[in-house]
Amino acid sequence: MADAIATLPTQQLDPFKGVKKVPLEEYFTSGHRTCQGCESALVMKLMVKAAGPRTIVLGSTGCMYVANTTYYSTSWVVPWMHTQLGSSGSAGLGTAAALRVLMRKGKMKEEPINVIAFCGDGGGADMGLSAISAALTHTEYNFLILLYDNESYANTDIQLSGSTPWGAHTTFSPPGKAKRILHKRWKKNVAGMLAAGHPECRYVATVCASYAVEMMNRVRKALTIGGSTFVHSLDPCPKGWDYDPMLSHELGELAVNCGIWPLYEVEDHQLKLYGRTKGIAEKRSKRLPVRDYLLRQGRFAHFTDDDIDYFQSKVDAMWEKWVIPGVIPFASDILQDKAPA
Ligand SMILES: Cc1ncc(C[n+]2csc(CCOP(=O)(O)OP(=O)(O)O)c2C)c(N)n1
Ligand code: SF4
Ligand SMILES: [Mg+2]
Repeated sequence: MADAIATLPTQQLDPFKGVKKVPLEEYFTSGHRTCQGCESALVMKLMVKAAGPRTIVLGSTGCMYVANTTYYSTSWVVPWMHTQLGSSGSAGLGTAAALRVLMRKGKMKEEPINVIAFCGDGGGADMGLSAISAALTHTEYNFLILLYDNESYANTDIQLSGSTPWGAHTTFSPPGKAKRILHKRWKKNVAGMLAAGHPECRYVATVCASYAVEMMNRVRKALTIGGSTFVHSLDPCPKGWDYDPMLSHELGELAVNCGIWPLYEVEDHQLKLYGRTKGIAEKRSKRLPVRDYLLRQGRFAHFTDDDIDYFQSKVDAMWEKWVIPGVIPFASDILQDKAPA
């Protein structure tokens, strides 16, 4: 029975060997209404540029739905469909399964078609996590789930999500005189959780669009390897993070270079750090202090030196105490840290 539903062939998308090899064609074009400097819009553009024209994109509710499809207009050049908040996993799996049936019945030409279902952190790290988890166990279908993580429920005015960093000012966690820090939970480790929890899944990666070619090549690899795959992108958001829009690119670089956002891929159960993260791990580059990253953003403007030190200690623990730095936090002593009151 397993053979009867063997995975269909995928498109073979070789990595772009440098920025000059990236095609000029756009499949996510002008006319959208995202904020100036929105990194998630760049992620959409690069994601579908990497995938190419024979691609179907599905998107759950959030900024990348609302701002990109307004009153019968859209920036998407490829077929695109909205899906409910929390259902990118089921939409990706269902679309891949439907394509297979249509091809088997001869109602469509048989050809590899990329299916990408994207979601925000609210839709993916919180509400839709169970659907993504279920979808990642269906490795006989080819689809990629891309989580664009702007660290809040941005579209509904920056509410706190499971991806929001410790201490950040959101509309659900405003700093006040009685309590300076309202949000005291650490950001979920979604890519590590999904890689560790879905042993059949052949590809999970973290990316950041500040490293655009590397990011596109991870999307291409996920689509080429096939089965159900997952990519998690950290996306600076000028509105939610409260900074000058021209700093988006720099903030993405800083998140990686401060060690807050490690870049890695788990390919056929082999973990590889890549890019600047690999350089830091191999001690070829210095890990920058988190202060450089935090103080550029209004959402951390209320932080005292103690708060910054606490944040730094958590990131240090991630690098020095986790069983696999930045990926698997199974060391027992990291639970004994002391957060500032
Ligand atoms: C089931 C459901 N609950 C609530 C909403 C309202 N809603 C629309 S977009 C959104 C925020 C989604 O956040 P995220 O997935 O992080 O995407 P972002 O807006 O940050 O791009 C919410 C709560 C909805 N559309 N559907
Ligand atoms: S709120 Fe953030 S994610 Fe949403 S459109 Fe604006 S910059 Fe982009
Ligand atoms: Mg979000």
